[in-house]
Amino acid sequence: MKRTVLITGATSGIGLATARLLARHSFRLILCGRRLDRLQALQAELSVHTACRILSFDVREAEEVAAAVQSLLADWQAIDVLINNAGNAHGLDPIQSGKQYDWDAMIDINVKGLLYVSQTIIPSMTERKSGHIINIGSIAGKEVYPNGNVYCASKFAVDALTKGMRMDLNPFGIKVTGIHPGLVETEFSLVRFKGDEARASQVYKGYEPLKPEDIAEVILFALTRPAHVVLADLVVFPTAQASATQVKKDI
Ligand code: NDP
Ligand code: 8X3
Repeated sequence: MKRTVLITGATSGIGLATARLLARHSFRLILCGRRLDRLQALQAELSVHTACRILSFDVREAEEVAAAVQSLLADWQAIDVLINNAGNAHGLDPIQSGKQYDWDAMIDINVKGLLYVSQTIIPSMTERKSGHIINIGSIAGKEVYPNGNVYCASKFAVDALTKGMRMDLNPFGIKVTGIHPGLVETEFSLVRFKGDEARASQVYKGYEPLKPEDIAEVILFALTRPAHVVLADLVVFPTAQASATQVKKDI
């Protein structure tokens, strides 16, 4: 029996690469994001490999999240795996000149959004006494870096929530995995720098960053461990990276 996996942020980057990989490995997929056109195209692409459903919602809107998950037909309601991946950085400003709308976006999406999605799915996992939750944190949730302030705070919160989930869900046999990537080339920097492509591409120059497919492979590995094994907490860097602030660049 194929496991059912719900992936948030499946329209781009790590979520998209994960959807593509899992589609080829005996999982059926519920793909989530706001951009419906991308979800529809992905569903068409992956349906040759596995059954897919799409849900378009904004993780910031608790009622929208709940309504979307409730709209699934009964045979899609028993979600075995939740991948809390949706998230972004908004801005890279020192705290004294940070924008409130950027702070709100990061706290609302990365922290509250993760909670809203989790609360719609965890009850069916506790009822069935099984499940696996994978939260995508960041090295920014392990180390603070200059101008990272609120993004780092949001990812420290994801790390704390991951640990808290692991404790609270332990009596139910639910696995909880935290994956904390370093620099991965996705649309992340384009979003952080508000569409400034030149500035975004600069982040990945002079070294080989991770590809979203690298993180997808780690996720697949975590999902295919035996029942008695959980990968609890993983930091994944490109080889050129040694910490949040140290990257060996050739330029
Ligand atoms: P992308 O920008 O490529 O993808 C972000 C995804 O999140 C998109 O699918 C987007 O979908 C979704 N998303 C953003 N805001 C919302 C929202 N309000 N409601 C629903 N979905 C939303 O970035 P990445 O793939 O890099 O990011 C994925 C995760 O990985 C994030 O949590 C990020 O913090 C984390 N991460 C990224 C790193 C990197 O270097 N790239 C390193 C460490 C962690 P849509 O816009 O369609 O809604
Ligand atoms: C994304 C990686 O270093 O830009 O979480 O914060 S970083």
